[in-house]
Amino acid sequence: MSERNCDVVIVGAGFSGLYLLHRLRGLGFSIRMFETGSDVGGTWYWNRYPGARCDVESMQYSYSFSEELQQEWDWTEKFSAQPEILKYANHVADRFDLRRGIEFDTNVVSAHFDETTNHWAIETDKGEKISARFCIMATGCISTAQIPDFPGLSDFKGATYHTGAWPHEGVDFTGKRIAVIGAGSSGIQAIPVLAEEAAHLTVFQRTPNYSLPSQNAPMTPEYAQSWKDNYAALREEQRYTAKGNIRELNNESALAVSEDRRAEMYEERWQTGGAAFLSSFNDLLVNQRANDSAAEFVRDKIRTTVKDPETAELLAAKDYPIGTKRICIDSDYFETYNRDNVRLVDVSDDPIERMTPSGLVAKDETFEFDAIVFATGFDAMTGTLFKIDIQGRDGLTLRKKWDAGPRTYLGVMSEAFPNLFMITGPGSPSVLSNMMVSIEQHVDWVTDSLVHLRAEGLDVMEPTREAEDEWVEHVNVVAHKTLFPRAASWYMGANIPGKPRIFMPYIGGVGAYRRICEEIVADGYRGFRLQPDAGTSADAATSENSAVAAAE
Ligand code: FAD
Ligand code: N01
Repeated sequence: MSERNCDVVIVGAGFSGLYLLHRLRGLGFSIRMFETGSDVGGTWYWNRYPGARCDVESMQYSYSFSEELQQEWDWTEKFSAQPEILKYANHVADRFDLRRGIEFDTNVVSAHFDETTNHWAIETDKGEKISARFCIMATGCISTAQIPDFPGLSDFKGATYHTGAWPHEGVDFTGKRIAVIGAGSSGIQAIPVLAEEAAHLTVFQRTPNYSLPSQNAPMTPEYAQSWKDNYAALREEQRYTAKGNIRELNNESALAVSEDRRAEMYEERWQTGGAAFLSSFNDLLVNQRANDSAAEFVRDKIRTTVKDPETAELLAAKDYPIGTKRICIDSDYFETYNRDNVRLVDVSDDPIERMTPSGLVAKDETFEFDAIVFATGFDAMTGTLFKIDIQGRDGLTLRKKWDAGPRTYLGVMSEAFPNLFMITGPGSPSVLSNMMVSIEQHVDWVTDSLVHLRAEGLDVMEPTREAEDEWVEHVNVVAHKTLFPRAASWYMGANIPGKPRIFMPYIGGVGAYRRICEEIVADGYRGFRLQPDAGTSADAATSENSAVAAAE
């Protein structure tokens, strides 16, 4: 493999980037790696808001690539809090000596493909230009924090925070009047903790969310050991599940059982805690009537928890199926509305009008605050990539190519952008899964592809237009077999004004997706064009037959 400045540029030092660096370095590739932040951890470096926590069980939300690592690391809770996950990311970086390979406080601003050299020209905000054969975007799917363009936004004189860019030193809200705008996963985690501290908390909610109790608890040594004793087998099982989590799917239809049996099952899962509730029956996400039964169970729980009936009704989601916006997992969220210092303001029909120097105006009422917390989410899946000026063949920008929605083959590459890889990109299971499982699968797949190219004396890899079109169609067809497109979710791009409404992740399942990726490789990288540097279509090793044949 010819080498210019380096073989590979990796952008991002979250869990994707760290594992990429570890694997590629071990295989002898020369690497430059850049990270905007000052340290490792990605999501868990940026999202330090009070209450931030994982909603995948700790024993499952961790790397599987090193037996020593998984044996030596001890989690303290069933669902880990942000500081512990960040500590884990730091431990991984130190243990595998990764830090020295990462250039922190450095933003990659552009990546242009040079067709004359088949290299990527990458530029950082420090003005450095790097030429690399391959460029891997490990930039994260939920890494561009979004504050809506409220009129008068800059007028507010108090402190403002976004959950996804929380100050490292923490914030003391003691005695303060604060607002939280947004009631998604971040808001729902932060609100109970903020309410304990603040003098008064007002929550502005545009859409109520279904939320399930985490039933979090300290990790017991017995439970941890039961995983450690069987990690190899359990990890392998995880990789072929639907969502990358080992949790029991009850393979019955919610409509095929009696009302009593349904209620019993929902109650059991509610008490167990976490997202396992959505696996109570096998048709909750594909059948509206089945879904209604689960949604009504959750609404009833809210009605019995929240003392004020009017507030309870406002908190009870009704307009979209449960699970079709990212399910929230909480600790005492609904209970928080029974506190005297907490008020819910519903802005579903009447949006926040404007910010003022001392607060905001909504529903003809003037509110005064010392601080505003924006829990308003992210420009997910595409926003971070679009912040980089990515240009492929003929100067085509990624933004232009994805004008009507992301177009990828397997969520890992996009035609006209040779040798540019994405980790957990749109069109892969990604945000619908336990992301550690999806990250490891993508990193392994990409790394194996680079090794294959090197072994075969090939330099350029690019999906064919036909393979990509088929995959995009497949992703869309599978999504529309479910209830997911019925919700105005960030999965659909609905949280960002003007963003195309396309269901972005692949909902076919982590295991099914992995098999497709394996089959494509076994079939000589079906749907990819692999060629040597000076390759022409005549000497190219192409494989352009049906991309999704294996999926059907
Ligand atoms: P990230 O962790 O997002 O890292 C990407 C990194 O790339 C960032 O550090 C960013 O600064 C850097 N970067 C981006 N652009 C550039 C650039 N141009 N130049 C240089 N650097 C750049 N997933 C789950 O599976 N389970 C959970 O319970 C869960 N909880 C979550 C909770 C929160 C609050 C959030 C926001 C996400 C959660 N996720 C969860 C998803 C989470 O993002 C993934 O699990 C995982 O951490 C993603 O790792 P990553 O390395 O792919 O991306
Ligand atoms: O963001 P969100 P998030 N006026 O987009 C509201 C992961 N995560 O940061 O629903 C008023 O879900 C918006 O309202 P609406 C997880 O994947 C995981 O909470 O668009 N409100 C919504 O209520 C998650 O899904 C964990 O009508 C406005 C909120 O802001 C993803 O990250 C924890 C508004 C945004 O919710 C994002 O979660 C945290 C406006 N103009 C995050 N604009 C775990 O527990 C937006 N909103 C694992």
